[in-house]
Amino acid sequence: MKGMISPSMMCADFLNLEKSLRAFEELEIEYLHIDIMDGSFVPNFTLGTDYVRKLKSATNIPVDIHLMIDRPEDKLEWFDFGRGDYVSFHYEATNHVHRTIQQVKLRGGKPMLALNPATPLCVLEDVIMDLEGVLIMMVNPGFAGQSLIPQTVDKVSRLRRLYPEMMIEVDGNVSFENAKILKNAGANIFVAGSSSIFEENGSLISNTGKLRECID
Ligand code: S6P
Ligand code: MG
Repeated sequence: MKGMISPSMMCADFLNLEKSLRAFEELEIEYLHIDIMDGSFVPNFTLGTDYVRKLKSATNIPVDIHLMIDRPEDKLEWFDFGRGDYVSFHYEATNHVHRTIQQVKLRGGKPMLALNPATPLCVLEDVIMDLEGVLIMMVNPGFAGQSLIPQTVDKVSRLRRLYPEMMIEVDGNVSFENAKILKNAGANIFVAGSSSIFEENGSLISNTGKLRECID
C-alpha cells in the first residue's frame, strides 16, 4: 500500500492557510492532521473547535483530528467530524477507551487510538477489533520540532507484525529520512510537520514530492 500524507496543520502558515489548502488539494494530500491540545493532557494549547469547523467548511480533504485532551469522551461532541474523518484520542487520557471508540463511530468517524512513547502495545489487545487505526507517537505529545525517540521505530515494526491489516499512523519528527525507515517498519499514514513538508529549505510542492518518494 502506498503511504499517505497528513500535514500537521499546527505547522502551516496561519496567515496563508487558504493558499496551503489549495496547494494540498492540488497535491492530492490524503488527510489534514489537526492537533488539539488542552494545556492539561499536554503542556501546550493549540487549535480548537472553531478551527476544525472552519477547515472542514473550506476543503473536502478529510480531517485527521488528533485529540491531546483529557477525558475526550466528554468533549467529542464539540468537534465537527463525520464520515471519512479520523479521530484519534489517547489511551492515557481516558478511563473509557471503548466508550470513546463507540462515540466516534456513532458520528460516522473512524476511531484511532493514540499511544504515547512509553505506553506498551499490549493495551491494544482487547480493543483492536473496534479500531480503524493506531497512532504511534514518535515523540512525547505537545510540541512540533522534537527528535524521534529511537525505540518507537521498533514499536511500529512490532505493531505491524501483530496486526498485518491495521492502519498505522506515525506522528512526530517524520523527516524524509525517518519516513523511509517508518515505511519499512510498516507505517501507512505519515504526519508531516516541520521536519518534512513544512521544512524551510524547500517549498510545499517540492517537499511533498520528496516525501512521496520516501513513502511510495
Ligand atoms: C505533537 C503533535 C504532532 C506535531 C508534529 C509536527 O504533539 O501531535 O502532530 O504537530 O509532530 O511535526 P514535526 O516534524 O515538527 O515533529
Ligand atoms: Mg499530532
